[in-house]
Amino acid sequence: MLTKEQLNFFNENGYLIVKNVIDVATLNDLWTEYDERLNETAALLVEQGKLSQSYAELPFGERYCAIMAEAPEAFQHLEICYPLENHNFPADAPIHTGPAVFNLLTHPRLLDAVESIIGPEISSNPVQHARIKPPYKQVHEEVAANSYIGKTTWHQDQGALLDEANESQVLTTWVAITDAPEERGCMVVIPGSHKKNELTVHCPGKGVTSENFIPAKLLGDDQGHKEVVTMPCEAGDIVILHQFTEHAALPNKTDMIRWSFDLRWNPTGHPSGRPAFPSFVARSRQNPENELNDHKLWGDLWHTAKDQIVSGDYTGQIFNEDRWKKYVDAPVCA
Ligand SMILES: O=C(O)CCC(=O)C(=O)O
Ligand SMILES: [Fe+2]
Repeated sequence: MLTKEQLNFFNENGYLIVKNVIDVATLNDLWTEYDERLNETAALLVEQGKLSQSYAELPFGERYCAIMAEAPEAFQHLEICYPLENHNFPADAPIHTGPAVFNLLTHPRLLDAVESIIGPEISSNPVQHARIKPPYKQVHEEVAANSYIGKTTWHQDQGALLDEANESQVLTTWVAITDAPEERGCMVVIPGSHKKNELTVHCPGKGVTSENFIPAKLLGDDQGHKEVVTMPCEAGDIVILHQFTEHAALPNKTDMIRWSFDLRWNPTGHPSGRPAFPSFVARSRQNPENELNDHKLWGDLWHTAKDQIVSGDYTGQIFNEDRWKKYVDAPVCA
């Protein structure tokens, strides 16, 4: 559980770094699982004629970069969330739902930290990502503005949710799988920005795949201060973020990959803000029998969700792509 000092820090600043939350065995299982998943992905892409060779002789990081340089779509095979396509959702969109990822999602020490902030009835919110970032200078231009791969522009996580979650409490935990010092693309944050307790205007992304971003002139805490704090982490550390905290991630300037997962949580019963995708009960002190404890069932939830989107049974939106459209020509976004 978090200490009183840690909770006070989080409440005051809207972020908290907690060292050494995820144990080495859990991290090693992720490396092993992703090694295999990457080999499967390479084999598939070679078979589909999208990749010249499987690069099997290379260690994981170099293999990932070599594959991504030729076939940037490879990242989606390692992702733990489907693409946010409201229209023409790709029926063949891959997702990775292996046991090592599920063990991370249900890691008791991670859930203890979450429980300290949102209480003991915890649902895993489906807004979650694996971000394996090659050295920025090598990133294929097709995906350079994609925050799963390149750098991440300033934003608040609430902006990823539909309006149904306007009253929901949604907490972000970012987990370092590799070390992430400043030069390897750690996150940066504006302390106290969560106290504005509302969405700052985000400007529509300019490129094809680029994301909505808070313009520099609008960044700041509730007093208008723009102090930027870097959040370097070592493997196994986590960063906790309030849903309104303004944050970004720096480019990876090293020659190695930078890998993190970001996972989100809400008190069970609060709308997730992403109803197209599945939530599950990760912890319940009241009804422990509701806790999901099988990664196969978790994978089934995702596959069923996709079937419902592709078949048209799900008729709502996945992502609110229109929220900031009216700002496209606004002076603040120029
Ligand atoms: O890791 C990144 O690049 C960004 C992560 C992020 O924005 C988040 O965890 O909410
Ligand atoms: Fe974020």
